[in-house]
Amino acid sequence: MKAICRFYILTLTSVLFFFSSAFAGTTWVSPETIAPDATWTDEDNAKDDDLDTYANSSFGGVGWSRPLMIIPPLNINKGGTDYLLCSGVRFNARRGGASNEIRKCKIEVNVFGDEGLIEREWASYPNHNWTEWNFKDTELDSMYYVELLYIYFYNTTSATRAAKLYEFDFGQGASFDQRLERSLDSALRRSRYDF
Ligand SMILES: [Ca+2]
Repeated sequence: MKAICRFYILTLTSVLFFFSSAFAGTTWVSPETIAPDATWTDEDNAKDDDLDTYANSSFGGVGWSRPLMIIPPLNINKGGTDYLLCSGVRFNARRGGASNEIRKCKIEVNVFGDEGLIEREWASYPNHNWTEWNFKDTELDSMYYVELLYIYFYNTTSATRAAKLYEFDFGQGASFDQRLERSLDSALRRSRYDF
């Protein structure tokens, strides 16, 4: 009887944990690396979890800044390349200048599979606040294996203006197998008591 009870409790808790983990809120993680670029300074300030520090690029002329290349923590290998299974990204940046001349942002993401490169552009975004790109909101799949990405900012004036990226995060997802393994582990731990 004890064995049967343990079996049913283990099964029930596994299922509950599996689905609760599937719909849990996003786990945001910082980049592993932000590649240095000659036109940017203090690049690592965009991954120090401090909203008062920032990576900076001052550039003049109408057009896009040079990109920052941002690499996530890579925890899954597919086809010999390491990726992060990623549910989305978010950034916190300055929208600045006298008339918000730095006002547009663009992100290009290198992903595994046929898409190869996905991108999104914002005509504007909130100043020094979070902007999220949740992949579930797109017409594409809900998660991607992300290798690296590029972020750009746009200057609408010929004057020199500063792009400031305060923070950047990746939404860390879990594969079906990883969630199943975690749910079984959790259920086993919870079932270790006497009836
Ligand atoms: Ca920072």
